[in-house]
Amino acid sequence: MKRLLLILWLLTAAAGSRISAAGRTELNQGWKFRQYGLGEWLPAAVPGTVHTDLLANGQIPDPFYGSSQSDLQWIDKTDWEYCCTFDAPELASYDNVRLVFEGVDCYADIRLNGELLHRTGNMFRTWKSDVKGLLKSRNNRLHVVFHSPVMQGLKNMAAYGGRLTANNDLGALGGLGPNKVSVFTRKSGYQYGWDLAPRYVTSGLWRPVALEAWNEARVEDFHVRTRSTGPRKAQMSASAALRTDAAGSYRIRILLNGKSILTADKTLDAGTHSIEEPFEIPSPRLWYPNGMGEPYLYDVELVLEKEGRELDRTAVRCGVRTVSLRCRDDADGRGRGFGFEINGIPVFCKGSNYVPADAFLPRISREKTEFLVRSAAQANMNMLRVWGGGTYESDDFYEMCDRYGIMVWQDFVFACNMYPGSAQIYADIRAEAEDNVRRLRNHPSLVLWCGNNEIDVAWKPHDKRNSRFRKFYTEEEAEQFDRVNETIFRNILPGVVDSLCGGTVPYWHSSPSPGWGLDTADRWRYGDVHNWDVWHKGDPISAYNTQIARFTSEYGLQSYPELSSVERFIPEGERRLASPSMTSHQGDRKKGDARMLEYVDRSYLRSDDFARTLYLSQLMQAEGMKTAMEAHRRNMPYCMGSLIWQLNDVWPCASWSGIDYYGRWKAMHYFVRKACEPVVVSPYIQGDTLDIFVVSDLRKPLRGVMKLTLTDFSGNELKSSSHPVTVGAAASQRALRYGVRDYLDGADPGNAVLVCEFRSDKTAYRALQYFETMKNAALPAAAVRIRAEKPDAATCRITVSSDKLAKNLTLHYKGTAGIFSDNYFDLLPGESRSVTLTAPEDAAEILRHIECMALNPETTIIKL
Ligand code: BMA
Repeated sequence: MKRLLLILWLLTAAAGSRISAAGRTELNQGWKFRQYGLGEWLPAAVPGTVHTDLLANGQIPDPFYGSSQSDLQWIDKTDWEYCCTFDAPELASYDNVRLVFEGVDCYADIRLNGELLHRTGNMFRTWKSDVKGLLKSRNNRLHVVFHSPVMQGLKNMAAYGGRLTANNDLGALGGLGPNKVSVFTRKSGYQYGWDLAPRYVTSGLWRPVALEAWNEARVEDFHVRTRSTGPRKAQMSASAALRTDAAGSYRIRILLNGKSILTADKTLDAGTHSIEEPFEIPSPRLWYPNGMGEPYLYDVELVLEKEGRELDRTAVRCGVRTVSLRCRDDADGRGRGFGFEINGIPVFCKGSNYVPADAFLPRISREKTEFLVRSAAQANMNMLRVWGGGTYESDDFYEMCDRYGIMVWQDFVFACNMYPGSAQIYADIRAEAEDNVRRLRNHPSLVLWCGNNEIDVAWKPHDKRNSRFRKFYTEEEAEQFDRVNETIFRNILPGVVDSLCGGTVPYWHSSPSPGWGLDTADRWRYGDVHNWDVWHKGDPISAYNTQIARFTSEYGLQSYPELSSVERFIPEGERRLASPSMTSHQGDRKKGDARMLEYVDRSYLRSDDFARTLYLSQLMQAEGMKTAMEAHRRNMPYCMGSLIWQLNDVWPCASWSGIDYYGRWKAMHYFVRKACEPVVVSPYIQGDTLDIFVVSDLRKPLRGVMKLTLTDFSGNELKSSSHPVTVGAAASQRALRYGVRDYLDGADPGNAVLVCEFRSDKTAYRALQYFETMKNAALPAAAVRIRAEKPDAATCRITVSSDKLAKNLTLHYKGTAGIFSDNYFDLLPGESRSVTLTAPEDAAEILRHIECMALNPETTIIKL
């Protein structure tokens, strides 16, 4: 009855609030904000940030447009206040009422009806308080004062007594001169500026605010874990925290997909109790990563009863799976392996790094999150690494990863810098870790907790002379950091993961791993590696073929977004390289555009045309990422993982992403989709050797025939041959090897392409190999024919064909390339290819607006 009353109250008093579950309502409506103590109150969004509230009220220009970043740095040096008023007439009938702030960014004094509830200072923690005695039936006032995170950061720094290396922090842009305050506050590092992000240090209630009310008893937390799996049964364990108002006899029931599978009676005192119940799932359907099997999810519910009455019920959607990280010596004795096993089966991890999908976290919609995770799955990826300079992502993100079979490597939010330590800081970090590990531990997709991003590789605890950071500190300070790092990354964080996940999720202390306690001379031999020899050091793209690690968890090349995206954030007169606005959207301040163009020049003839320059940057990046992904896969099982830097963007900019801020796939994402297919034919040339590999992630061997055809760019066949090829289950096989000069046998390398086609089980897998960089190739004048048809009202099928080789043909519809089912592909002479586009317009209208570009210096477009 009381639950019913609460629901009625939710529907009336809090009209407009989202009712997420019985007994809980979100207090996200009716908020106002202003600069602290000044001016009029304006409407505010919760969840939200000051920046986005100012934007919504027309008080500031779009923070992403042009060069506005530098004009908006005052916001983070200002104090702000938020308030809302609400009625709660029915809550009087509840014995327990709790107010929950799921995320407060960051230094806030929170008051309810004048009473101070919290002084917060960590955006990653959840803040709860019992408010039964404070609530009135009408006119409750919530008031939150946000202190400037930057001014508080300066105070924290002064109290700490010194600066800390924080290389990415753009303190100077923020008006702080050499002072870098990011590491003195538990906030997402990228907000303070990074080479992929602007500097927008936010404040706000960035996650929901909710009231929870109940009588007698409540299920506070529910965790379902897989202890072991087998074909006949899975051994599971359900644990929960129960809160009871009175001593008595309670019953818990566990339901699996709606069917009761366990009942247990408990005699409990008043208070909080931990219970754990083992149970079995006969003939379990396991959760598998994308490409390996179905990511099956079970609904598991816990019902708490007393004397036949239901008191509370909670549900989780989880998967049956085991995960282990293999770090042992392997057969070739070359060092320590690094690879994941899911349900006892080794899995090659193909994927990317995930960065926050917006500089303003609360405006990332569930749709955008789903689009990004789905795009990863569509590109045949099976892993995303949530990078430690970002955040612990939203529940939406992990739900999508569960559903699409994307394994998540989750960094704790520490990156690239040294952090302060003290008893108080450690307690805060422990609470943050507990909140987040507890929130995320039911997700089968989460397969690794990692202590931090790039701290060990900079600090090098066991290779002090080569440390990039130690030289900034005295020996005494350095020893102190050794202790801080040891405490946070070797003690607190793994301790929390172990105690809350019960051994079901591995922990890795730092990515990359320079080898804690091991010789660091040869970094390719063990652990995970971030390969920035290409890009930051300037090595050629071909170096990816030989720089093979056990697991490369970062590597990348920058590109620009396509023109239609650039038009959305760069004012008209500035759409050229090195304009002030373009420069403010290039985060790699030291090398940036120059490095990108250097890589473009190595392969392509540069153009004065802006749109073509953007296109060339994307091709260069796409070829690079394809080269690396295939090289890593060819070296399976020595190498068992390849994660591109980076999947997505924080804001519209030049960056290493494969999908731009507006959701347009760059050439890279199309190329990577191919390079990550379950079976790839992978030819490559090193010196005078041409190797042709077949790599398969399938769990059965493949037998077939490899047909090689060498043709010139006009379609004249120069030679062909066929070869039987067998590749084992989940294996990489060198199928054929030739000397390049012998193979070409006098053919012009600048006018020849080798078509490698492997046919097996009625499926054809194809790859093309060129013999010259494109700037030296004799790309012909090509006549490209385009047709448009409407198979149904929403879709348009575009068919393209070419008389000669059309290299990296790209289609744009109303200026946009990244919305086709395929793009940036090579069309062989005489070949025709169909791609689809979602567009309601009729075929003639679509055809009229289609534009087409290719690498060939001359391309004639014929619309049919
Ligand atoms: C890696 C990341 C980020 C950075 C990226 C590109 O090291 O961990 O710190 O944004 O490189 O430079």
